[in-house]
Amino acid sequence: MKTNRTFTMIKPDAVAAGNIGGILDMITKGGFKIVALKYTALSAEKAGLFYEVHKERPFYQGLVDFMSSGPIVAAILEKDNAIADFRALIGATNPADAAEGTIRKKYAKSIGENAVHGSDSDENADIEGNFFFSAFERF
Ligand code: DAT
Ligand code: MG
Repeated sequence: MKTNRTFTMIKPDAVAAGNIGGILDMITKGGFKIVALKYTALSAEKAGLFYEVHKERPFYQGLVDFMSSGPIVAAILEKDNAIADFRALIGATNPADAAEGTIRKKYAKSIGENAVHGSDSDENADIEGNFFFSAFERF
């Protein structure tokens, strides 16, 4: 099902560095409408569930530790072609490979601490949005 929505998190590194405003500015200037927004944190258990698809990967424990290390900002974003356009706006997973003008190029520290999450499919955007937001918290 195509929804024109994606899900994002501003990760603990970017929140700690004071980059919430800068990242939300790039998101809205990129043409995305914020339809849900929350300042929150993931417990290690919840971070483990969110990233369960990666549980056999060598970086999984480090990812869970990092994602539960401090507050995050979760949001649902709306735009035509939201999934692909947002993946383009955030840039490559490894900031060393991220294109100029992308969020990760500007704000990510490393492949692990890479400032933002972006859903990889309509189906996962829906699952991930539901992980954080009730029906009363989205518009
Ligand atoms: P993306 O966040 O670009 O969708 P992914 O889904 O492959 O990337 O991985 C999820 C997160 O896991 C990623 O944002 C950071 C971390 N990660 C991925 N590959 C990694 C690696 N080789 N070393 C350390 N962390 C990694
Ligand atoms: Mg991914």
